[in-house]
Amino acid sequence: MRSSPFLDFPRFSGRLHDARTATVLGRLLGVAVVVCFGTGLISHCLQQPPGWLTNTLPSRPVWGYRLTQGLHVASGIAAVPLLLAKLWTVYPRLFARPVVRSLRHGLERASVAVLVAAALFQLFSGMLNTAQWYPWPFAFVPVHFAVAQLLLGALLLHLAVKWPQIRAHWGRKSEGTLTLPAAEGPDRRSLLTAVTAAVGAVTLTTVGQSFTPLKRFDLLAPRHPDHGPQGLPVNRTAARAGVSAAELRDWRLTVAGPEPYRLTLAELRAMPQYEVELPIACVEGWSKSAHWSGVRILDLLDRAGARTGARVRVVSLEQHGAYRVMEMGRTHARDPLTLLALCLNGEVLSADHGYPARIIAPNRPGVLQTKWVSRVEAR
Ligand SMILES: Nc1nc2c(c(=O)[nH]1)N[C@H]1C(S)=C(S)[C@@H](COP(=O)(O)O)O[C@H]1N2
Ligand SMILES: [Mo]
Repeated sequence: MRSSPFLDFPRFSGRLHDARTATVLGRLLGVAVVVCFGTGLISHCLQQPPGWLTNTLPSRPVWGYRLTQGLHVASGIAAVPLLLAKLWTVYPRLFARPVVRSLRHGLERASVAVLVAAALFQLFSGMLNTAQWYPWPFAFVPVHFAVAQLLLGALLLHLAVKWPQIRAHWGRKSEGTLTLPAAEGPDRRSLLTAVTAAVGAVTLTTVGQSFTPLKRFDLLAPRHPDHGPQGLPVNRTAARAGVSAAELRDWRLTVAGPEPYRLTLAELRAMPQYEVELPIACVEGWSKSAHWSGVRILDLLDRAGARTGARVRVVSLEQHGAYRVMEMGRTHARDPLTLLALCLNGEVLSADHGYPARIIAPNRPGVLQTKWVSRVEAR
């Protein structure tokens, strides 16, 4: 970096700030962004499906959401060192003068500003969400979804504008826009090795939160899959949800439909019990498989005389909270693995896991695995 004697800003000439380095890092970052965007879209569709999709969302593979959401959070975390490296590589352009050369150039710079702001916001807000920390006045989910679309638009524009440079510097033959002899200055390979090592380190120390074979390396993720009552993490405890022993004393399950009925816990236990092995896959990225047993939702619906095409609405005892009411389409409601679970890992559900009864269904976000269920409605 040298200062021009006439102008008051620095000039950059090293190969770590050249177009070839920007292209190589951009490619890696692009892979992370595409995986993150695609899996985020899947998560959005499973959580808030458009009406026409509700009844056709697949309930298989049972580990589908665990995989896609694990990838969503892992690719977002991996994107952090990649984005920082990419920004560092291109930041000398901040000093380009004149600030705006033409209308086209001005629009191009504005789109890069939007792209950078959206990318930083997505990674920052997503990371804070994994820690369940919301130091902002807006709702996370709709804003994260809206900014993702802004990011995609700005990214496509950026790729279109930079296409000539990307093409020119894609292959190994590109020497970049080197102004120094190759031997001078730090070498691109060292930078890429360092960035790869950083990506590997943040991935290895967090991915065990959902990919349990690596759970002993899970040092940095907010959750450890083994920490929690009955061997399973808890997001919202019964105390925080305001579900008290007094409320549970007279608990009955109400099943609404053409032939509605109510059941005590003893009556539920007297119905045929089924056992399933299914994960809780939290949108925040942690996931853990567990052994559940209880009554099939399809049996409860049949007994209420529900049509086979019926959707289901499930209501929790919890008085407030975003996950008090949950809707389920036909595929999940009729899936024999979808249970109103009474037991977890061979024990009666603990209060924090939703005693006396909770939903456990295959291939669904954790937020929809409603705890403290009091009402099941066929619609
Ligand atoms: N009624 C109710 N059910 C709920 C929640 C809640 O806040 N209220 N949290 C959900 C979330 S975000 C997850 S990840 C799972 C976690 O289940 P667990 O605490 O038994 O592991 O429960 C879900 N069920
Ligand atoms: Mo969750």
